[in-house]
Parts: sequence; C-alpha cells; structure tokens
Amino acid sequence: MPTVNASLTTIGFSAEGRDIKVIKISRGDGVSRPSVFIDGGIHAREWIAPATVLYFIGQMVYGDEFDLSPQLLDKFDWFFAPLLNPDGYEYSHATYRLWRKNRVEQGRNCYGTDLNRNFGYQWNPAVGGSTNVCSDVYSGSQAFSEKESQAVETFIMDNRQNMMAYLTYHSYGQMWLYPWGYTSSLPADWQELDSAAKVGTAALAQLYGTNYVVGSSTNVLYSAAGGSDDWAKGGAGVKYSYTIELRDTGAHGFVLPTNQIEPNCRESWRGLAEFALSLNTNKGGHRG
Ligand code: 0X9
Ligand code: ZN
Repeated sequence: MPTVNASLTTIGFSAEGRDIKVIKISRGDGVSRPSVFIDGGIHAREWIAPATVLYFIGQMVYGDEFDLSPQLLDKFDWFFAPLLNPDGYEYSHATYRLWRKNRVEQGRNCYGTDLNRNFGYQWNPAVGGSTNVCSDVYSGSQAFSEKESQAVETFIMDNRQNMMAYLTYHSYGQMWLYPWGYTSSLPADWQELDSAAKVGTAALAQLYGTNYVVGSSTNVLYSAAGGSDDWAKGGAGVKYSYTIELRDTGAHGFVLPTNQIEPNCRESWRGLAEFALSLNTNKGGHRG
C-alpha cells in the first residue's frame, strides 16, 4: 500500500498577523511529480470555497468514494491553501457576513484591498477594479501591495517549475473560468484550457446534474484585471489556470444553505479529479 505524505507550511502572514497555510499532499516515496496548486478564500464572504478546499484535502488524504485519489497522487503533487484571506474570513463571521476584501487599514475609516484585483499581471484598477480605498473592488496602491497576495506570489514562483495547474475557488455562479480577465482576447492555448475545463464540468454534472458554464472570465463574466488566475498563467507561466465559481447561481448567493455544502463539495471533487486525470503531463509546467 503506497503511503500518503502531508506536510504543512506557513507561506506568509495576513495583514492582521494570521498564518496563511499550505498543505502539500504527495506520495511518500521521495519522487517529485508535476504539481497542482489549489486555493480558496481569497474573498471573505465566499464561505463555500474554503469548505470545498478543506473537503479536497480530506478526500486526498483519506481516500474518496470514487477511489480516484490513488491515481491523483500517482500523477501529481498537490498543494492546497484553503484560506488565503483569513482576516476577511474572520470579519465575515464576527461582524459583517458579506465582507469581501482583506482587512488592511486604509485610512479614511476604510479597510481592505480586493486581493483578486491585486495580482501583478496587467494590473489595472481601471479594468474592473478601483482606486477608491473604500470600494469593494479596491485594487491596492500597486500590484502585490498586499501581504496575502505576496505570499501566494512567492510560493508559486518558488514552485512554478513543476506546476501544471492553478485553481482558485470562489463563489458564486457555477462557472469554470480561464484567462483572461483583463482582456477579451484569449490565450494562444485557450482550446486546451477549454476542453480540460469541459472534462471537469461534465464529470461534476454527473452526480446531481449541476450545470457549470465554461469560458474565459471576460467573455463569460466580466472584465477585471489583477486576478490571481491571470497572474498564475501570465506571470508565473502555469498553463492550466482557472477560477471556479461554485454554487449557486444566485438564489442564495454567498449564503449557500447548509444542505448544499456537502453535495457542492462532492460534485466539485469529482470535477477536479476527472479534470486533473485528463491533463497531459508532458505539456504543462513552466518552461525556461
Ligand atoms: O470578480 C472576481 O474577482 C471573481 N468573481 S467573484 O464573484 N468571486 O468576486 C471573478 C474573477 C475572474 N478572474 C479574473 N477576472 N481574472
Ligand atoms: Zn470571489
């Protein structure tokens, strides 16, 4: 029986000093494999995202009902960061349920930068962001001005050589989005990203028939520069980069009912697993 190794590291600290953690899950055989990085909780109020990433960790370590985790571990090393914005998450529990940004002090009695407008590839507050510190989509004073986005930048740059895929979990909308978010143009290899995403959404739909839309962020949702997905692909060179908008499509929005948590996680796991197993590991990874 092959072993599973899980190791926990702190990749940085939030503005208020909380740990930002990554768990690496891999075979304990000393072999280095292509990797997948998955995060959640960039946006505080999207509570289903950290829950989903935690569920993935559990399935990967303890095994899953479809028995896909052995194949997933034979193929990839896995990095999970379930909560990239711990300060905002805490604030959304203690004070204001619909808080989105981090909690850095801005002056003018305003708080927070939208971490998903702060990443440094084609960073531009004029495209779906804002220069107003009080705005919910404040892009920050400059690219990577925030400790939370810096922690992700450093970690991915240090590990990008073998990184094939980056998936960032958000809610809501039921979408599997690929770059770009800063422009309506598409990456040269968009057809490969599109077909891999369709493998994921088709597998996801098999459980409960949940429908996901696949397409580029700008074309399916709206344009917004400074997203982590655009940076992972354009800045770090990670080929398969996606933002996944989990359940639902708006009936409950960010306040997803308790009885949807488990089915959401189950179907998302199935989608992730089949997506990852479909990737051609000869193609991805940063080159150069
Ligand atoms: O606006 C966002 O940051 C994301 N939607 S959300 O409702 N979770 O806030 C979408 C981001 C898509 N990717 C880029 N625009 N780069
Ligand atoms: Zn979000």
